[in-house]
Amino acid sequence: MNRLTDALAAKFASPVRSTRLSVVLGRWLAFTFMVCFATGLFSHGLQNPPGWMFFLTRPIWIYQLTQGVHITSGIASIPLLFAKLWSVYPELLSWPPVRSVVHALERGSIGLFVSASLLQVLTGLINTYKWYPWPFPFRQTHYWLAWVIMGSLLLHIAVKLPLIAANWRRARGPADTELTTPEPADAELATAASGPADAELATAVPEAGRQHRVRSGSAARGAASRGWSRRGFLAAVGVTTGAVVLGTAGQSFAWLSPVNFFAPRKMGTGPQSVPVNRTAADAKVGPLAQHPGWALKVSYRGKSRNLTLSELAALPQTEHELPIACVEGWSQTARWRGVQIRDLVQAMGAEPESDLLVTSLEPEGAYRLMTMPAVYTADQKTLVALALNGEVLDLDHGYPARIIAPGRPGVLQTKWLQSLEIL
Ligand SMILES: Nc1nc2c(c(=O)[nH]1)N[C@H]1C(S)=C(S)[C@@H](COP(=O)(O)O)O[C@H]1N2
Ligand SMILES: [Mo]
Repeated sequence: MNRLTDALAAKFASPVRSTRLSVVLGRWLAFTFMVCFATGLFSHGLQNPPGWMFFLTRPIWIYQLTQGVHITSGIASIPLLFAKLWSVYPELLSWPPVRSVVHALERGSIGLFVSASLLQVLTGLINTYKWYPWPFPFRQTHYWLAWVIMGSLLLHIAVKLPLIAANWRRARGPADTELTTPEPADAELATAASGPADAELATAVPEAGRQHRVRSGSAARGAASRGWSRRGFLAAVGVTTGAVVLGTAGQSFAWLSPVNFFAPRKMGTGPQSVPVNRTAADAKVGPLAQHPGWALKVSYRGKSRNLTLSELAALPQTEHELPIACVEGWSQTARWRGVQIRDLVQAMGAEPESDLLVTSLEPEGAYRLMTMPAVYTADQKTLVALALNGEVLDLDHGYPARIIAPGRPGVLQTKWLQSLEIL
């Protein structure tokens, strides 16, 4: 077994790999993961608020920003994760698999971290294509996996702390000397080292766990003569990550939309120049929404009123530029016109600072019911919208009336309203 793993290690060896490379990639990955985690928690909190949750209505694009950053940092993590895996995987072949308690912990945490992370970023990516080919509830799974990843990552960092500390900064001074007068063990590696960038490599090598790499002289020399260096590799990873980010972030940030090559949703497409997530046909809501007898039921403490479309249209109308920002990453700002929801609430004799239970005509589905915390109800920019970009709301955008509120996830911008209950 030992021989087999050594042979494999030698086969895949490359002089580009080093502890320093793993540390640099780990640092980038830790950054994108932390950003993704924080923005993800915010999004989850908005949709499933714990008691202490805070809600922000300004800037109006707050969720567009946090969710855009969430999706973008998640996507950036994919090339970084693969590069990081590539930088360490000969390690995974080392034998024996478990050497001590710490080693077992280390391996366990890495195994958990790698599998949870791959599952997380790949299902997340598939999700941005509005594709949910799995039987489990996506958001809850995504949320708990995030905690598993953070826990195993912390453990991994704790175990590797000495190596991380030793390789945090680029090696200088003695490393250069080592390179010019190589120790016998480092000879092959030194042959591979061809430029100043490789000086760091020489210092990284004496670490015990990595000695198999030193044995892979011929592979190393081959790669080196093809001109690979750690710096070149990092630059390639950086460029790939940057390209993926630039090519997708245009679905969230208008100024990048001209270079939106990868993201599934393009700005300005769809009826009334706004993308549609779920059509009226998908929601089986067409006949109900187009029924001439439609009226919005508003209720408070056992009293209720039914407002027909013409009654709603006769109330004072307000127009605001507000974004729809989908959890799946795309967003689009548009001009919405309708009745301030606080006016409807006050007309019922309730405080504008009231929680609301909003019901959609949609007969079934996760978005039929929505709770609106008081901050949004009281906000002057929260509308029961009747018009979009100067036209009567398209059926697919929620005709006859929908919710639009500043700073809320798209999933909570309920379409095809049926009733508002003041809580
Ligand atoms: N009733 C209802 N409202 C809904 C949805 C839905 O499926 N049913 N989808 C939500 C989602 S996920 C988003 S992103 C926005 C999209 O609004 P749009 O289709 O008008 O762009 O509507 C939200 N409102
Ligand atoms: Mo959405």
